[in-house]
Amino acid sequence: PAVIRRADYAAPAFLVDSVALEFDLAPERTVVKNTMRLRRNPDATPGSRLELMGEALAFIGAAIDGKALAAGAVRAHEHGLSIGDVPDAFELVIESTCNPVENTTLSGLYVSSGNFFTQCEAEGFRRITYFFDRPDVMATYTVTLRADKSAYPVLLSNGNLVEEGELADGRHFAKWEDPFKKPCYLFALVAGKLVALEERIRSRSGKDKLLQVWVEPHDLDKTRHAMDSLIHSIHWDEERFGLELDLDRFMIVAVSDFNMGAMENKGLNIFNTKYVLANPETATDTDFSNVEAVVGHEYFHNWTGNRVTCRDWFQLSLKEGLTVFRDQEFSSDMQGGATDETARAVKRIEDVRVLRQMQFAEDAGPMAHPVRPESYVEINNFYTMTVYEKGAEVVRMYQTLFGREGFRRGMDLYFKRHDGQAVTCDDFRHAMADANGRDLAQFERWYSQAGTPRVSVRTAYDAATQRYSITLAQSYGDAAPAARETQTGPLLIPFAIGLIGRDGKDIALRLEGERSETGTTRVIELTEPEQTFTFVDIKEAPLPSLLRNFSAPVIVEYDYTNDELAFLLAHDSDPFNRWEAGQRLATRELLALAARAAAGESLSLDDSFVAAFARVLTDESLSPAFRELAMMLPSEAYLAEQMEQADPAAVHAARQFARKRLATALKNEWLAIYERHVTPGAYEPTPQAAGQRALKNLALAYLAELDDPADAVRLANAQYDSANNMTDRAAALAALLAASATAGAGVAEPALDQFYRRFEKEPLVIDKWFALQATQRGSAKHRVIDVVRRLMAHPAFTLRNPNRARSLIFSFCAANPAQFHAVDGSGYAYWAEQVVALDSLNPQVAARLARSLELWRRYTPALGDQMRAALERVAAQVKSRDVREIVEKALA
Ligand code: DPP
Ligand code: ZN
Repeated sequence: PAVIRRADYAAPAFLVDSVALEFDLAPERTVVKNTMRLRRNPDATPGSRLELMGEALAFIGAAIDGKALAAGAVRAHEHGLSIGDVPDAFELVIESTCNPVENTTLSGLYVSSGNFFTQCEAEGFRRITYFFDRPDVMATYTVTLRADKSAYPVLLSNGNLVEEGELADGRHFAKWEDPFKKPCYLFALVAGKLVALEERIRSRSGKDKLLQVWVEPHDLDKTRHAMDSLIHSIHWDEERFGLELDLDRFMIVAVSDFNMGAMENKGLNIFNTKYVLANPETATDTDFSNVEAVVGHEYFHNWTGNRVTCRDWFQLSLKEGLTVFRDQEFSSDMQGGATDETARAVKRIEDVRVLRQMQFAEDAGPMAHPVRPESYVEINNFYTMTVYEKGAEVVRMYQTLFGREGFRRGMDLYFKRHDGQAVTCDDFRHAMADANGRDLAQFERWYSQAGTPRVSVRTAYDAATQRYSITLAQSYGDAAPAARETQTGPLLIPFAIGLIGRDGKDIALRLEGERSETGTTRVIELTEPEQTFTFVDIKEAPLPSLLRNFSAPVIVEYDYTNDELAFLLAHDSDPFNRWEAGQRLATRELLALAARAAAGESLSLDDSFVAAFARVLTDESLSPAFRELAMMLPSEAYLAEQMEQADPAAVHAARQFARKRLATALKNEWLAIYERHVTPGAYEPTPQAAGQRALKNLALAYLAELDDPADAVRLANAQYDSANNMTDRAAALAALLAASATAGAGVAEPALDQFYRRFEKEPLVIDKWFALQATQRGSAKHRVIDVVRRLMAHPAFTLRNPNRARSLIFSFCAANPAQFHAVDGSGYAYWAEQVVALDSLNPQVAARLARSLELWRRYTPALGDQMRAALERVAAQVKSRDVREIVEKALA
């Protein structure tokens, strides 16, 4: 397949000043008339032909400056339209049709629940009309929608509604105008039977704005939280970055068939229902905070993505890394305000967990790529953890280096220079550098080098001179070949550090050569392969607290003793590192247990391990949310990734052993925690109440691990019956499923059935029902693959709805490693079948699933050989460019 390279970027041959689109909407045959004003781009290499992209379109005809083109002058082909000898400036009219109801890819124009929706990012616009489908071609759009009025009473597009009215034969029309120039990937239309929750707000500069959240009528009672999140987002961006909503009207629309989370189309955001709909009955605390984060994310794109967009898709992280960083900061501020460091740390810990489990793994495999990739076959495969999450870490490092004010100065300069333009990651970096008077040439490597950097740390204390020196050495260790190719030199790593005295308190820090002490956390700038930093006036040998608040996306190697980790877990003033110390301790012990499990040896865990965790669990000075995170052991996926050869069964045995040990040794504490954190009264999705529920439900989960889970079963049944919210109900069901591993399937079945009947009409809740079963623990007698295969035949299962496919198939293949990697190969056979089935329906979703086996080389040979064989089987059958790129890279 054709490889697209960043180095081959060439400016577009033509510029488009305006686009007028007219749609006659019909499910099987929608007619699109596209009228464009074009002119030659003076900056491009001249060529005579006009080449437009198009896909899955039926061409009707074209005219230039009012004259229909003869058959010989225009050629429609598989990838677009080719027109010979065009003038330097002209009006081009193209008519074509597409078939929305048959469009199962969910890219372009499609039908979901009888309504029309679009998804154009990255390259879906070419499935609607012939166009220069690339982000650096920006134009103003006027859109006229015509459709049957009773079937499609609501007609929406970007910008402002300028006209609407009746037509003959029961049809009607609406005309929309978007005053801002935009790339075509931000185009959107929606038509159908929808209703809206509305609010009017006034922006900081005194302009009135209409806000709408559009949903199907039966979902109107689940829109309040999304609306509140939108209002909070608007105010936050005014406050923190001085950025106002630039349109009179801002709409969010929910759709249940959607490949991604949501899409930031100008003024008309289209969302997966999963990230809009929430009420206490149907949504968990996690859902509530995800809705807030995604509403924020898409809204923030209005400036970082829409007003300033990407020159080409290699620059995707320019908008995504930056906007993820912005939504993370928004969520932190909503959770803890700007100053409550422990509350902010909760969000930081959650984000870093995801980064380390998913992005570090990506960076260690065949799909490893820089934040700004050098090449791709299918751009949809590069909406990755690296571009999004590592990209956000790269943006965060500017703020760590320059502080909030310095970061704001950089943002202000970025908008001053580039508003209305399509730019590159370099342009952003230059704005940050110039606004802060810094040369950030070396920092460019964060965009061009793949792989996870390692920083190894050595320390030395000299009591005689009261000097403490820290030597940091950076390398990429044993990087995957895909990453190694990109590595050219050392990075600029902002490395935050603190020193802790024997009393558990931070020591004031003064680096050699400095006049006075400056605080207790210092951001050291590591720029060389190896550098030593010396602190003076250090009265006793301190304990270092390294990479505070995870100040850079790196792996820190330092030989802490278990006692030192326990001390940090009890005392570090940096809440992130307090959590981190517990994770390091747990990871070390769990990996040792896994090695013993793999060798068939007996398992045991030291009392000091339990004691260290018991202290955190019962430390009432810590928030429940923080304690819940601290007591959660590293995930099986993360642990397996740390092994020389990943062995999911051994990891599972080790982690289960440790969970049972913590459950048994701390049984009374868990019971007490459970009782103390029951939140009576009405449900509130506040961070405090959510933290209480999280800790209580973690206690329930641990109690379900006991050899005799009778207490857990009793509490879970009572909680299930009396729950007034989905968080508690789903957690009770999960505990019953966990207890059924020892107490038998009978303990979970009644609640499982009741749950289904109760929520039969709520697809997002039924997704949870599938996911809970797919991720349940199994055993030799109870193989989860059998459950999953049975559920595939359930009347509520369908491969066509991505959320449903994810809830069952992805949950099993990506979130139940011990069962998926069964040594009999049953998981891999199932995976191969589903990738092939999805490949012909929805390549984007298929390609995501295809990635489940890409790390096969890192597994024990007993598994790795079977994984490779499954990949080869799939490679021989799949057709889409999306899946081919993934499996071919995995096998290369
Ligand atoms: N641009 C979307 C988002 O990340 C995804 N296509 O918000
Ligand atoms: Zn985004």
